[in-house]
Amino acid sequence: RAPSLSACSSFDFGDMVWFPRKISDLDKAQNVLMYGSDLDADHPGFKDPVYRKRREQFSAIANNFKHGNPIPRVQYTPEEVKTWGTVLLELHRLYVLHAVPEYMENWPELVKYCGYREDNVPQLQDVSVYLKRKTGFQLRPVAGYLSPRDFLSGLAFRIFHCTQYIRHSSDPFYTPEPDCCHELLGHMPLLANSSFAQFSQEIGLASLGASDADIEKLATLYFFTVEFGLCKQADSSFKVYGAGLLSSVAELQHAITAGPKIKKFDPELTCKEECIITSYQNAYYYTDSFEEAKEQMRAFADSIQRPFGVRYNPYTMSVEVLSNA
Ligand code: TIH
Ligand code: FE2
Repeated sequence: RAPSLSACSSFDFGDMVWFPRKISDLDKAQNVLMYGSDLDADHPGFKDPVYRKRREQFSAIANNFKHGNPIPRVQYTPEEVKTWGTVLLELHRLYVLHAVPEYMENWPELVKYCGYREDNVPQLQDVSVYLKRKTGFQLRPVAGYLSPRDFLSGLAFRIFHCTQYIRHSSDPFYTPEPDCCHELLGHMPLLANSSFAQFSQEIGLASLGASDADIEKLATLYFFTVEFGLCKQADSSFKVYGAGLLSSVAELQHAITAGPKIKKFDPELTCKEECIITSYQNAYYYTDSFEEAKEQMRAFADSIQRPFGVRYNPYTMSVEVLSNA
């Protein structure tokens, strides 16, 4: 029988919502919510037929992907490479001043092993191979915004869902949806950090089989830490680790001068904040360190009621479900 069931004998599995138990089950957890290849009307690419056509190619790659496949390489157009280069150059100037030191640590390896250069868009496959060796994380291409439940469930298996298309060239410094500039510049450097990788997986494990209300809370906490979080430094200044800030020149500049909008992270309160996807956040949250964010998140995850526990088995890349009864 399936190894994922072996730790449990008396629990009634009929009560449980479906969730992925083994890494290949993620092939069945791919609900794309918005954008995808049918862009929303407020997207800068909405009125551009060439951009929309191009996006269909990326959707096809994501929709055909199965766990274990290599991620197909993409030949980016000169316009796409130019957008990437513009974003990279401008952001790198800001990173030196405003990114947390953990973010900068792995940058030289991304240059060396993954081709992070102004004239080259890194390939997801190369980044995935690098991360797997570094922290066990792997990438999976996705066509657009994934449902929070499916996105978080990937993290439980150290799978990070990654867009592969590039933002529309009309606004390189802010885009309302995640694109590969956001993934590659915002997320990848920290997924190469073992403490951060652990933090990400723990949120993922907490999400498996959780109620819709709890998923919403976890997704909100993920949003205000992993996507928009800051860390207070010894000199009381703020440094940024949130990927949504580290991939947007415009919002990064906005956030570091946001003054009283930067509040202390407190899971019980922060989980009620509204996540804004198509414009700047109303508030940003900081902790004194990553470790603090991790401890607070762990305590919050422990407070979530589930009639079972989960344990990740890295040897089989599967989740063991443990009865609480
Ligand atoms: N707004 C970000 C950017 O311009 O890079 C992308 C996103 C992050 C989170 C949601 S959309
Ligand atoms: Fe993101």
